[in-house]
Amino acid sequence: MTFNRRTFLMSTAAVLTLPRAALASPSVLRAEPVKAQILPEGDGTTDMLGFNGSTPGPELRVRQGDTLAVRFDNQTSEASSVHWHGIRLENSMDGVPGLTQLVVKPGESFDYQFKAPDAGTYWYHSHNRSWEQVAKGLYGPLIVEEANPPQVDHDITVMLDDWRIEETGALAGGFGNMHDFAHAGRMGNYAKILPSQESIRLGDRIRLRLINTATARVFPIRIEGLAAQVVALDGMPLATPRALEDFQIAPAQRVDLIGDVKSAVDFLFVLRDDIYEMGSLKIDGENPSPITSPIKALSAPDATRPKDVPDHALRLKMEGGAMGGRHAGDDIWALNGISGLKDKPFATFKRGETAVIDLVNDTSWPHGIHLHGHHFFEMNQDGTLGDYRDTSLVDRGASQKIAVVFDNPGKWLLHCHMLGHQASGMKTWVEVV
Ligand SMILES: [Cu+2]
Repeated sequence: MTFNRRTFLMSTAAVLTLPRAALASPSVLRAEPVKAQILPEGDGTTDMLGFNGSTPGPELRVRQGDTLAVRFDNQTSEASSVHWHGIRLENSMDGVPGLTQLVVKPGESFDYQFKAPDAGTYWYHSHNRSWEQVAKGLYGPLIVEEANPPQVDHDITVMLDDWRIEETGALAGGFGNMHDFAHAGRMGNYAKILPSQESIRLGDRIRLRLINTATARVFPIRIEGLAAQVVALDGMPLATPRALEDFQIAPAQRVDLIGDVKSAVDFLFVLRDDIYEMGSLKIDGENPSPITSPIKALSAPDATRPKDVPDHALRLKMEGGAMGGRHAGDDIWALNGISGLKDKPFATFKRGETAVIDLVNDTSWPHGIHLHGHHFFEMNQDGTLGDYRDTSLVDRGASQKIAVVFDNPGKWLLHCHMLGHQASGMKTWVEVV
């Protein structure tokens, strides 16, 4: 199924809203089968997987520096685990079966407990057969609040997703389809936003926390109706906010915006020759006393500056896929010629060492490379440090150098977050000792 006018259903009907937890997060995350209204109200419901009765799962909120303690209770019929995407946590809590923990079997549970060191927008999701379990809905937002949050009228989480769905509402089968894996991944035929709140007032100042939860799709996004600044990427504040323009958000990436509402806030999916409405925040009334202070940078992240001369200069070459000469099951994709996790890591670092890794995309598809347990600087062409992120989108034929201070001990996955690519070989791991 391809993404085109015929199969892409418009989403102008009511948008689904996320359940929102109070600051005290639930102490149990129960994975279980759920029914969701993915298609517009009145159309069929969808059998999915979720947490605590819904997909997306509840929004977890903690204050920066606080400890999140959650019992993951697996009430699905599939083995699973939970990964806390982007959180610089201790290795044993990272949620990667086979690397940091045993898989959590049906009916079993696992206690996750970790400190949330960085304020920002994060998310949690299944990390077992994630190409299927995330597509079925096993994810939710994880918000770490600043000690002194910026002044806004509303703090709204907006997840962006797509689904491959039948007109009845049933999820299309064919998870693990090798053709999808060798190409862009499982692309949906229906896409929309999942905001935590549906309406806003004219003149409100809002913070939007965008999270791309799709398993494969890079969304090209235009937001209308908001005079906004980009204040953070992948949870980490920008030193200087940037005026909002059209942007791309790759799977697992986050973008935080603060802006003033000028009209209904529309989320548009911009293709070369067409524009699709992914949903909007509607106007309900007017703010009698709008906030007029300038939008300022959030508090700077706690980022150790990489050494000017790195301890390691490495190259990680993405290979394979359709038109890349590899088509065999788990080995469709490779990093430096190796598919999947081997006993030996891609590299071993002493705690505190700096590595510059050149991510070279020698394939016909874009890839969003995610490093667990750390953030890294995307390096600019002139060698200066760019954005501080946990997932870097590298276009086909392009390369991106990242500078990483490996200061978190343990075994950390390094993989493509197009989850079908990860499943079919595009993953490796590093060790920090
Ligand atoms: Cu990929």
